Amino acid sequence: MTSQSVLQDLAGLLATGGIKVVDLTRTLEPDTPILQLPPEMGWGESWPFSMEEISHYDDRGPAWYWNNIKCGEHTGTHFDAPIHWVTGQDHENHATDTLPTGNFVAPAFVIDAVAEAAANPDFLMTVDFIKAWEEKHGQITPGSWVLYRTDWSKKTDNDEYLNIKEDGGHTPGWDPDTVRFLAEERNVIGVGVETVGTDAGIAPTQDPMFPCHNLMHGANKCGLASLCNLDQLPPTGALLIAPPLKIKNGSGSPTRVLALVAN
Ligand code: 23J
Ligand code: MN
Repeated sequence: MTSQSVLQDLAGLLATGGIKVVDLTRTLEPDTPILQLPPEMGWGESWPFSMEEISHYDDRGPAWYWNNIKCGEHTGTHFDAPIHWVTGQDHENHATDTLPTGNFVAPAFVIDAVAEAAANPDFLMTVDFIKAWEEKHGQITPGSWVLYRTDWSKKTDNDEYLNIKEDGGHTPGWDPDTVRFLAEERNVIGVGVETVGTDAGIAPTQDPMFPCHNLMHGANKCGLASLCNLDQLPPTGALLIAPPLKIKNGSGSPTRVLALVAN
């Protein structure tokens, strides 16, 4: 079995439907929910997605339709590069244009915490939870993405999706030790989530604050946020394709995230 024949087999299976391509991406539109940080902190804000028509087969351009678009790097389904966080600033090749391209095509391990997230919007995944998952499905292999399935992306109402109360956001995330475990003991490429950011809603109050960002990017790992359709993936065996836009020194970008899945 040569590499060449594996690629040929893959192309054949894609053509016949033996392998399907699952879209893990939300549609990018003005209504796409964006992260809201506590307003009292005076931190900066990210632009929502907007689009302005340049021409539409009309007197502004008789044969062509196109738009100008505008948004923050961290809008909709998007990629977080290690340079995004202060802890990741000293790594090499840590921005969207310089990350190793191998990070963009890698196996996905999908951990189901749907019941836990439904019972408790502040659910924080623990190391024990991951170890129990590994007992059933096998150990997470180095150089993989870990995807955190909560079915949170099924919340089509933005207020329910962001779930912001008087005391801040309430969406599932990680216990800091779990992030350390995935970065250090499992050497993942990064983690992907269905919520608006890779950290829990209560992350501003965790120690360290925003532990997934702090520890993952500190370990030169990446993130994916606002994923959907994780319910269409098997626990193991999917191949994730998630290349960010090649923005010079970019901290992240909206990304079309796909998964190859055996049919
Ligand atoms: C900046 C500050 C805090 C957070 C974030 C960005 C994100 O979630 C993000 O999109 O990277 S939590
Ligand atoms: Mn982000």
